[in-house]
Amino acid sequence: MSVFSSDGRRPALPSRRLFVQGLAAGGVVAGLGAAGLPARASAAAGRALAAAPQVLQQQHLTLAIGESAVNFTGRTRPAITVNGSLPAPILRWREGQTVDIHVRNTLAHHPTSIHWHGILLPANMDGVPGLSFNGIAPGQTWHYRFTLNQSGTYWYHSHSMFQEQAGLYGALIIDPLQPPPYRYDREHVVLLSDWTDLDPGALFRRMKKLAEHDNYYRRTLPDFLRDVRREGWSAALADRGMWGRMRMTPTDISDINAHTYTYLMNGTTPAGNWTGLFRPGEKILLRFINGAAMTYFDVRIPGLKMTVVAADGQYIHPVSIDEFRIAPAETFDVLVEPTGQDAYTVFCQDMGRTGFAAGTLAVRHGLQAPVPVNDPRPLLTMADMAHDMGAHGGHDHAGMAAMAPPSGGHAGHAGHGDHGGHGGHGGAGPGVQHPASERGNPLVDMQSNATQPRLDDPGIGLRDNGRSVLTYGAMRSLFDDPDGREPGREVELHLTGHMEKFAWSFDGIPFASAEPLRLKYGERMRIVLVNDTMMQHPIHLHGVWSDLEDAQGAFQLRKHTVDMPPGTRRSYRVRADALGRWAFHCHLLYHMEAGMMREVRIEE
Ligand SMILES: [Cu+2]
Repeated sequence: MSVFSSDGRRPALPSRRLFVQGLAAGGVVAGLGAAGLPARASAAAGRALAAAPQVLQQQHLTLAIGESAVNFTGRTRPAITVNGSLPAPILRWREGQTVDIHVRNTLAHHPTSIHWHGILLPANMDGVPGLSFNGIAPGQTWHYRFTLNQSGTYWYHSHSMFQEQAGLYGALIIDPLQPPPYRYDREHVVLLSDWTDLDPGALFRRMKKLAEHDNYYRRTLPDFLRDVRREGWSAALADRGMWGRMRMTPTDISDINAHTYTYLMNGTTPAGNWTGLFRPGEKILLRFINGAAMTYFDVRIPGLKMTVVAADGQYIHPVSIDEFRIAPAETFDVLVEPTGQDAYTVFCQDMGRTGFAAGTLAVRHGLQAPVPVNDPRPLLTMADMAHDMGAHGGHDHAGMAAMAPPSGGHAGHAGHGDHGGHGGHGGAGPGVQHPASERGNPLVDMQSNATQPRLDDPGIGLRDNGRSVLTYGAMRSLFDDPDGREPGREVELHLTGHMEKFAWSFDGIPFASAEPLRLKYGERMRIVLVNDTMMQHPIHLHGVWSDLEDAQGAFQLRKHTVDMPPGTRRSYRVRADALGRWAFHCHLLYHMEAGMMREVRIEE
């Protein structure tokens, strides 16, 4: 039963503050089913569970997926858990081990799955229903068995419907055989996520029906695109004040925010204050994992410099920063040396500046440092709309023209010379090609005609904020290109969508109607991604690494998830050394479900 009325209006909610900060004792409600446990007592038991995450280190283990009741906001809601825990237990293995995991589905009605995110393994162990296997039916057990040929910070989650949103995610740590290239005294996993009291399926239907639901500050972008379609670009561009009046904020481009979500750190609400202990002078390794379904977090620890030493589980040359943005599915390992204060706040505001996850590093439990307020919602710049103006020396109108509704199907105004989707205005880069499948496509509402890698851009809301912010450009793998060959061929894919329809795809073709992308076993190839949308998309390719290239096309950074802000064109190298059928998709859960996914088939 959906708690949403059919017209999409929001139901009576707990107070705004309670909703953002959550219950101090929020978490799994113990003794579910034994009706009549007072909510408070059971929630307190939930906190005890959350405070001491299960850590499973056996090579042979059983994970039971089932439904548990949780209460994060004052309402008891069903969640999908592993061994009764949200997040799922921390799995801790060692490089070189072969692990046997029996995953038992105790759900009454729904099939389930576990995908081991970022782990290289045989295709039938990858846990994607429809590609790797058929999923795990209710009452059944699936036996995963694979060898760990890597080390670092990873995570695991369901790949079935919306179960990841409902709680099925956990940390996966693989200790290296060789000692790491840095020293630390103590470590903590910091797993971030977004919780909703809504049924995730109902939330998806709401997005399809009313994509701008959470964005009631400004609802200008769809209007703007309609205007451009009706009047053409010249009319729009003639009006210099238009941009100022749009005053778009990142809230306009994050689909779901803290008006729907309560953000969690290690399964704990901000009010619950997850606490990681330290002794002054110790070096602490923080393993940040973004297990959220839809949320980008901007993370900082006021008073502490952070040194990033690994990205997506792979060592990088250390980078000292004050703040980093973490996309869904990414992981960053960060060293800190807290000293001089008894408590520090780990503050993780959402990209739209509507809420936050937070916890504390402290010398003992019960301490808290001041919690910052969210940064002001920044305005989007024209650069965010597709074009780095400075790089081309163009005037600002040109940048505007860089983002355009695709031609075809809509009458263009006289003087609007943007036929065929190629930028006809000053700022459009030469040779911009869009796939023919985007043209006149009712599922594509815009195109970018002047995209750049923009690897050194901290991103929307993080530029010139007085803090030093991590960028992709600042990260470099600690090793050379592990393959070494130049790519033998190149495949370009455009990230496409229609905001009002909440339709998402590659090249305008949703997963259901797309042909697999075929890779030849053993080949080294280049994937070029072009973001034709206004949204940011973290793109994850299963089975093989995504070796991000710098702006000159040289190997730079080994990743499993490549973030694609609006206006970007980024490339990475792939070694097709894993036979089989693999998923390739946006890691925003609802974008994937809406169609931003492809099958990649690696065959002889
Ligand atoms: Cu996406």
